Order: sequence, then structure tokens, then C-alpha cells
Amino acid sequence: MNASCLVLAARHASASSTNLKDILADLIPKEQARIKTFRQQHGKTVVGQITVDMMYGGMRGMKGLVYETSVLDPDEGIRFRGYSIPECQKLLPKAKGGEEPLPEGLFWLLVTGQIPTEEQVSWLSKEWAKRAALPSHVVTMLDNFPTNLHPMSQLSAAVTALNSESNFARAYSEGISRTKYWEDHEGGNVSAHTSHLVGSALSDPYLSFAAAMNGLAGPLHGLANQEVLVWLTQLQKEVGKDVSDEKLRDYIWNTLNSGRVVPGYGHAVLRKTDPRYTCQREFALKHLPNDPMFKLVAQLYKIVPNVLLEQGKAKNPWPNVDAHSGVLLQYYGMTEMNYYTVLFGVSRALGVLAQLIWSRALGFPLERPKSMSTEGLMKFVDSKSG
Ligand code: CMX
Repeated sequence: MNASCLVLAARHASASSTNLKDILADLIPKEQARIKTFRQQHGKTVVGQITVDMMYGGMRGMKGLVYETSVLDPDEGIRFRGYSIPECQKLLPKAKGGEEPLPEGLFWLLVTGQIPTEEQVSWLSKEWAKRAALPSHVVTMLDNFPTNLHPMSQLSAAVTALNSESNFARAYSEGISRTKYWEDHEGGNVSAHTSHLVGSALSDPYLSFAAAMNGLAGPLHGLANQEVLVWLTQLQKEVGKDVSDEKLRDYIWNTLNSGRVVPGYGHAVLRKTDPRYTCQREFALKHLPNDPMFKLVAQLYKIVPNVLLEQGKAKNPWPNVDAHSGVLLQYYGMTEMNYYTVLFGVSRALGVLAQLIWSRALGFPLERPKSMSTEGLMKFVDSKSG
């Protein structure tokens, strides 16, 4: 459902309610009916073509997934329920005296398609606070992990163990009706797709989210924000703090020539600077313009894209969100770099769990694409050309 439809559909419920569940109970049957009609009319419409390259190339560009909460445009970047990042910054409620939108407001928007009121955001804050306590077995488990276990592994293990508390798992074992799967809610890219896939097996939201976190923990995905800071710190150690553009170029080429990627640059879909990077850069320009690490990141922004273009491999030479987030975190005192991806994971929960509610509400079936062997694919291509 696009943002405007959802807004219209939600208007009635939202006018009188601050309860997210009541609003969803009103929205979901309308959306179910709308999609049913759409599928009856257009179910056999062909959406795209699948090429041999797509099958070997990580399924890039293959349209095979319905995801309601956000859409990523290669040039423009992400829109949440139709709203760009600057629009979200402008429209969503903020904390008293604050300038940035509250996460509760973004979650509300993702789930309902509607910009919430301050009262609705405050209702959701209280709901989340009520659920904040960890069961003692999870605390004990975390305390018993060795200190060198990466925080992302700790997060994933802790969320998995939280499924002892899952209302969904309990209700499912008691024979809950399919139409109610969305209610017990505790909630494309690797992490979002993983939670979607695992959730499609009706694994409860804790298990689905933990699986997503295992994907986010990879260096080509969410761990890149830690990798960026490690790379920047090493750079400063090796070439000093006030480094010339020429020396930076050499350092970047050394990274590439040693067979590594430049962390924080490139993207599987985006073909322009990530608007999340731009948003963080504007924040840094306002609040920490003289921070040496920010200055280095800004200097790299002028140099890395040209080097990547010169190398001629990366389809997108521009920075992604991970090129910037660590710099802000270190400025505000979070120097434990291996926790950066955990924070990314917490924010990702808002998106993937909002979608999980809708996946359940719309009754998406078990996800199971068809695979082929190289042998089978070659025979298929032969039969086509012969
Ligand atoms: N540095 C060096 N080489 C890069 C590169 C980078 N930043 N980005 C892409 N390339 C290379 C790829 O490794 C690939 O090389 P090979 O042909 O030798 O295999 C080639 O350019 C083509 O890759 P692509 O189609 O442009 O990019 P992919 O869709 O395959 O991969 C991504 C996308 C993000 C994994 C890749 O750009 C990368 O490794 N970036 C650095 C890690 C990073 O910042 N990840 C975070 C992404 C955002 C997020 O999900 O959090």
C-alpha cells in the first residue's frame, strides 16, 4: 500500500486512537482485500526477466519480493512509506528540545504509513519501556560469554534466547488462527531479507530478527561501520593526522592493491551518495565541523570516488551510510568500535519488524525460490538457442 492510501485508510482509526494495535486492526483487513483484488486482476502479469548473470550475480536487480515499508531507488536512495529522509526529519515528532526525529515515530510511520502525532509517539514510547526488562536467563547468558565474543554475536544469541518470551510462539503452539499471526508482534538487503525469509517459516519474531543480525554482522553489510573506523584509525596511525590528498590517494590504492575493499563505499543498489550519508554529513557539519576524524571523512569523500572510478570495478563509487556513522559515534564518546554494528542492528529492528507484521497480516507464504545447477542451466540455455 503506498503512503497516501495507508494515510487515508488509517485516518479514521488514528483520529481517535493512540493504540497502534487498534489502528492496525482497522488497516489490515482493508489492505488484505485490496491486495486480493489486485492479484485477481493482475496475478499473471509478468514483472521482469531473469538472466543467467542475475542467477550467478547475487540476484541483483531481480524483482522477486514484496516489501511494504521502504523502497530503495538507485539514484534517489531510500523512501520510508513514500517519505524521503529529509521529509521524515521535518515531519516526524521530536523529543522536547531535540532536532532529530524519534525512532518511535519512524516505527509508527513504517507500520501504518501515517505520520504519528506526539501523543501516539508517547504511547509507543511507554509500550516499549514496559517491555524493556530482560529475563534473568538472558542476563546470565550474556554475563557468561567471554569478553572477546563480538557484540554482534552476543546480540544475536541474546535475541535468540529471548524467544522463551515469544507470545507468537506460545500462541502458535496453542493453534492460533492464521488471520491473527500479525497480532502477537514483538515486532531486500541481507538483513531485511533474512528476517523476511526466516519469518516466512513462521519462526517467531525473535528468531527472525536474530537471523537478520547474523547477516548484518558481515563486513560487506553492517559490520562495515566498524570496518570504516578501524580503517580510518589505521590510516591515521600509518600516515599521520594531517594528511595530504596525495598520501590519501596512495593509502586508498594500497588498500585496493592488497585485495581489500574500501569500507563504507559502494552499494549493491544505490548509484549515488547514500542520502543517509548526506544526512549524517550535514549533522556533522553543524555539530562537529572541526572534529579531526570528521575532517578526514570529508577529505576522503573528495578522493575515494575518483580512485574507485579509476580502478573501474565498483558500480557505485559513492559512500554509503557506514562511511559516516562511526565518526559521529566516536565524537559522542562511544569509542568501543565493535559495538557500532549493534546500534545499527537496533535501528534495523524498526524496519524489519514493521515489515514482519505486514508479512504476517498479508499471509505471505513460505519463501522458496527455485534453484538450478550449472549443468541444468546450461542445458536450458542450449535448448533455447537450439
Ligand atoms: N572497494 C573496492 N572494491 C569495490 C568496492 C569498494 N568499496 N565496492 C565494490 N567493489 C568491487 C567489488 O568487490 C567487485 O569486485 P570483483 O568484480 O573483483 O568481485 C566489483 O567492484 C563490482 O562490485 P559491485 O557490483 O559494484 O558491488 P556489489 O553489489 O557486488 O557489492 C558492496 C556491494 C556493498 C558489498 C561493495 O560495494 C563493498 O564491498 N563495499 C565495501 C563494504 C561496505 O561498505 N559495505 C556496506 C554496504 C552498505 C550496507 O549494506 O550496510
